[in-house]
Amino acid sequence: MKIAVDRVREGLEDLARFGGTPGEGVSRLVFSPADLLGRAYVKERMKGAGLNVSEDAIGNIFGTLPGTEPELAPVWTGSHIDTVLRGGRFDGMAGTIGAIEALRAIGEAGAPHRRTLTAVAYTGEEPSVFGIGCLGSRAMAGVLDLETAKAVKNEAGKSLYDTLAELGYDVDRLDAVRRKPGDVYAAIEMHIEQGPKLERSGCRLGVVTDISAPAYFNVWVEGLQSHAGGTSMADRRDAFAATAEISMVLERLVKEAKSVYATGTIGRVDVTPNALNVIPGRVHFTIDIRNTSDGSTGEILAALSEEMKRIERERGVKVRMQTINRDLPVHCEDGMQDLLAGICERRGIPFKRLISGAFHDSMFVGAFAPISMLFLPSRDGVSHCPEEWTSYEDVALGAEVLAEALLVKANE
Ligand code: HGY
Ligand code: MN
Ligand code: MN
Ligand code: MN
Repeated sequence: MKIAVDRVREGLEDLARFGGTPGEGVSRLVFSPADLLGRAYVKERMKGAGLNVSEDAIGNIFGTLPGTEPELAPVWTGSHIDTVLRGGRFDGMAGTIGAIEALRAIGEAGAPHRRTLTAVAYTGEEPSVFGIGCLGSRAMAGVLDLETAKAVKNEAGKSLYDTLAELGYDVDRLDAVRRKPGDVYAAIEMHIEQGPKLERSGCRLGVVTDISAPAYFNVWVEGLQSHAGGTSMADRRDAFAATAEISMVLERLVKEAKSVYATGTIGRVDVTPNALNVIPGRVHFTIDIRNTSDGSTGEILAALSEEMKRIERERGVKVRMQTINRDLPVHCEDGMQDLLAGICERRGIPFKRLISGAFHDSMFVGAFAPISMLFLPSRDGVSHCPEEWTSYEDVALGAEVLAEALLVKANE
């Protein structure tokens, strides 16, 4: 199954226009004006590829290529098109455009397939706007319900529910988005690695074995705002110094974690009053833990809690931690891992099996379908930045392997 690099390039370059600024990457936050334009583009591209287009109550977009036995459960592929702020042009887009091009190629070749093939653009994979990610796939898995949609709010205080309603989505039918085991026969997501392993090992593709799960937390540290000169070191209750100590404790606990892969990140810190000559009285920060073992995350959190209590005592501060979400890691179905690996071997494509440190919509799709993921190399291993890059040739090659694997699954 040949896929023209120019088609992949066209789709990715077209999509990057929506929210893209030269040198500043792409900022296409979910349901922003740029995202709405990107969504409209994806629907048009799906139609141009010969797919039947539909959308559900939370904005997941489906492009279907009907099979000869449409009563059978379909095979899905796809990813997301929303980005982080100043993000790249491939995170999510490679798998969405790749899915459309794979189905286009299958349709144009008239390759027979029993099961319907569906390209999905999942809504809001990035947590950038509402604090939790994978909004569309989370709703499909039944983990995001109406109550949650009303509770999660953007920076302006508008809920996901109101955002959807104002855009004309029938959000009260959110439960119709839900999928149950058996509704989808299999799902394969193509995505950039967002790390250095494939490039470092000279591989052009990666077969994902497991998807690390994110656990997100808000933490507030209350100390005593006071004069930076008049308050001796012995008298101060410095909320930022306490935060810095917690940060080092977190880093140590994650490095020592008994897990195949774990990361810990404090990505956002709000210091009050954030002034040169004032001891910070209050700090809010976020914790992002990724782990292939939920048990290990539990151990990290238990140890962190004990250390926070020690820091409270020693520094005279109060620490409060709130769970935003704690998702579960997902194993990629062994049969599909082997299917993807077998296609790479047969075509002489250098590949390796690897863990995904990033989470993906497949993590939630795994709640109702066997999943697998195909990774593409990230240049210099960077992502979530304007420098994010994957060659169009690699995207097209990945889409060819994807098309072959989809056809095998669609004829099972
Ligand atoms: O943060 C992640 O893992 C994903 O890119 N949203
Ligand atoms: Mn991302
Ligand atoms: Mn992504
Ligand atoms: Mn296995």
